[in-house]
Amino acid sequence: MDIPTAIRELKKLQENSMILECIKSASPDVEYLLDTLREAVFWNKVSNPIETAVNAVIDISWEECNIGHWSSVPETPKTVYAYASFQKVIICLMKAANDVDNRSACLNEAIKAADLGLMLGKGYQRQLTQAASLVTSLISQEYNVTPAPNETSCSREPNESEMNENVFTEKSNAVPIGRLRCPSLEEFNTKHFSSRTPVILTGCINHWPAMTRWNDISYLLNTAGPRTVPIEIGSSYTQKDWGMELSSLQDFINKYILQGQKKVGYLAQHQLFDQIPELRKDIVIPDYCCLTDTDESDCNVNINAWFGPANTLTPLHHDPKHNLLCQVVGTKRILLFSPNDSEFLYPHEETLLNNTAQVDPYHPDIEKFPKFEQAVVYYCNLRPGEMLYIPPKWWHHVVSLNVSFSVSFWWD
Ligand SMILES: O=C(O)CCC(=O)C(=O)O
Repeated sequence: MDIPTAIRELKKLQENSMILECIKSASPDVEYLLDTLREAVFWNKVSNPIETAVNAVIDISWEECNIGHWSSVPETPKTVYAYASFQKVIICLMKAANDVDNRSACLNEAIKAADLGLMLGKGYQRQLTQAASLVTSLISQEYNVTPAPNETSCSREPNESEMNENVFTEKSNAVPIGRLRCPSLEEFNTKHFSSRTPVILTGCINHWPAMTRWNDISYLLNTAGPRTVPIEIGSSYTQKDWGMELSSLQDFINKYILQGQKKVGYLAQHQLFDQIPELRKDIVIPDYCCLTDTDESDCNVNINAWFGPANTLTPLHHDPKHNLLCQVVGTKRILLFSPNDSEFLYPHEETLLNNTAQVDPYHPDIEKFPKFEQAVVYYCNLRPGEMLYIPPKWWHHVVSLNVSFSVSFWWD
């Protein structure tokens, strides 16, 4: 596909009813700017004032989105943000078509606008998703995003000491987590789901295309390299040095996966597969996610990506839902503790962190947290092709031993 065809495709996706709804509820200034943009895009007229106008709408609506708590922000600025982001994609493509020297920069600006619209705005999901896919294929068609030949594979085997599971051999109350090969739904239900006991399931995800594709950095770069994703920077979210930044997947891979920065960068707990349907095709929701505690018949599953170098660390915490944590690339060392042992783990008292333990299970300060000695630790190394069932409220602590890509499925 060429750029003019992509522009035509995207213009066809605009839904007039939505645009009018969005314009109607905006402030008069924004309404005027949106109208100007609509005209310019319709007549293929791109100019500096039009670019200024689209950036102004994006800035104004973003500011409005940041007044007060996210949950109390009205719908209008979120929708305007998404709509203006979509217009910006088209405007950037028009610029790319006219300005060959700056084509690469214009295409990158276009894809960034689509991703920010998807992640920070509301509505226009279908249009923005399609826009991002189109621009990604334009970029990979025109520019080589392949890494150097010696840097094409994610896989480095962890060394023997890294693989040593028996970090807790001296502890009498340490239990290795058992493995079960591809159990039937019924067996999984009776032995683990109903009784809420953890287990590693093997042989269930070997057929996923991700199992072969995601080891290949070139595949990830070609499929999603220019896409903007949120990256956690720093040792762990409980530490002061922790922060979050937006980066292209390509920059993240170069800086944190291939070059091995001192600081750890982690693409953690991100709904990557809603954002990038091309990667969603590489995985399959496990049938076990249809078992439910509730009366609702449709299974509503939250899928998150966890992609990072060796030594990413997710501190000891618990979540309210059932979880199947699937290991696609690399190995993770995981510790679990039962909800019955919560008091031995000293949960933080402040509300925001009350699902997170104060105690560090690898270096416990026994004087400060004496009851930790009574906690029973369940441990494993989760290897490629395995998935760990973490029942609701079970505490988990996760460290990657090498470059790792996991997918979690949370459900009720
Ligand atoms: O893999 C990780 O780093 C953490 C995974 C996790 O906390 C989860 O799936 O709930």
